[in-house]
Amino acid sequence: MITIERFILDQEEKYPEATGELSNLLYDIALAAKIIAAAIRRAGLVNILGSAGATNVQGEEQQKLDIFANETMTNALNHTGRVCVMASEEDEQIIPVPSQYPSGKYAVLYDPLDGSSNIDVNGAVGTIFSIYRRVSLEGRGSEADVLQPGCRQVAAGYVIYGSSTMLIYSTGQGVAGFTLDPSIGEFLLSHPKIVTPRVGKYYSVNESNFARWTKGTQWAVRGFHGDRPEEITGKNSRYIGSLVADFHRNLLAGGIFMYPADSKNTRGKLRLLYEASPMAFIAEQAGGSATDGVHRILDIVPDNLHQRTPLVIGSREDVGYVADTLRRMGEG
Ligand code: P6P
Repeated sequence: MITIERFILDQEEKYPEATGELSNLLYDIALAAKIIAAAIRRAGLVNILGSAGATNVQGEEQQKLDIFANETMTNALNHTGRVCVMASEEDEQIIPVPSQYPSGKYAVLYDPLDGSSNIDVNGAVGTIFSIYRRVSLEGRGSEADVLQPGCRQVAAGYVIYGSSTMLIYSTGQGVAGFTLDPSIGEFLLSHPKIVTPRVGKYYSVNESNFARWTKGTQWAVRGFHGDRPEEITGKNSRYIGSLVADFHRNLLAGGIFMYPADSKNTRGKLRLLYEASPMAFIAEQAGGSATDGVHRILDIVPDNLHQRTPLVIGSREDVGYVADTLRRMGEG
C-alpha cells in the first residue's frame, strides 16, 4: 500500500537538489482534492447543489460547488510559503498571496471544478492543476509568472470525481495515478506508470457542432466514423461533456478528444492555461500528444489569462492523423 505522500517522497529522493517544496505543494493539492471530493459526495444531501446565482469570468453560471472548490484550492495554497501567485479559471485576475503570508517559488493555476454542469445529474467532474516555477525575480508574484508556455510546467495533473476519486499527476518523469480510499482518507498508488496506447479505441467530440466546423475538421471526424478505412480505422464514440472524464477514459483505454474551433467559438471553447496545457503535459508524459489541431499545445505562449484554444489530444497516431488531414486541406 503506497500512499501518495510516500510516492512523492520516493520520487523526490531521486533528485538531490530537490528542496521538498514541490513535494509539499503536491500534498497541499491532494488535501484540497480530498476536501472537494467529500463535498461532492455529500452535495446532494446538504443542498449545495444547484446554481449559486452568480456567473464566472467565462460567463458560465456558477454552481455552488464551483465556488467551494475554488475557495478550497486557493485556501490550501495561499498560506504555505510555496506559492508566489495563483490563477483560477473562475477568477478574472490573478490571485495574489495575502500579504501576511510568505511568497514562494511556484505559480499554481487551476480549474477548480471542470465539467460542473454535470454535477446536478451526478456526472463525473474534475479539478485540473498546473505548476510553474516563478519567473519574476522578487516580490509577490505577477501575471508573468502564470503566462508561461505549457512546456515550462514543472508539474500538472487532475483529480477525477467519478465512480471513484483519482488523482493523476506528472512531474515530468511519467504519469502516476492514485485512487482515494475513503475508508482511510488516503490516495493510494493504483496506476504506477500510465502509458496511453498509440492508437485509440474512442473518439470524443461534440458532434452537434459538426455544421460549424471547418471542412478539414469534418473530414477528420468522418475518418473516425469509419468512412475511410484506407486512411484510418473507425472508432467508438464516447462523449460525456466533462473534459476530465473524457480525457481520463481515453488516456487509459486509448482515444482522441477534440474540441475544435468552429464558426461560433473561433478560438475553440477550452482554456489554454487551465485545461489544455496541463492536460497536454499529462498526455505527452504518457506517450500521447496534444495540439490545437496542428501546433503543439505546450509550445503556445499565452497572451492573456483566459485565452481559449482548439484542442486535439490523446493517442499520438490519432492526433497526428488530424494534423495531417488539416494540413492536407490547407488548414494548418
Ligand atoms: P460542450 C465543461 O463545461 C467543459 O469546459 C469541458 O469540461 C467539456 O469538455 C466541454 O466544456 C464540453 O463542452 O460544448 O460539448 O458542452
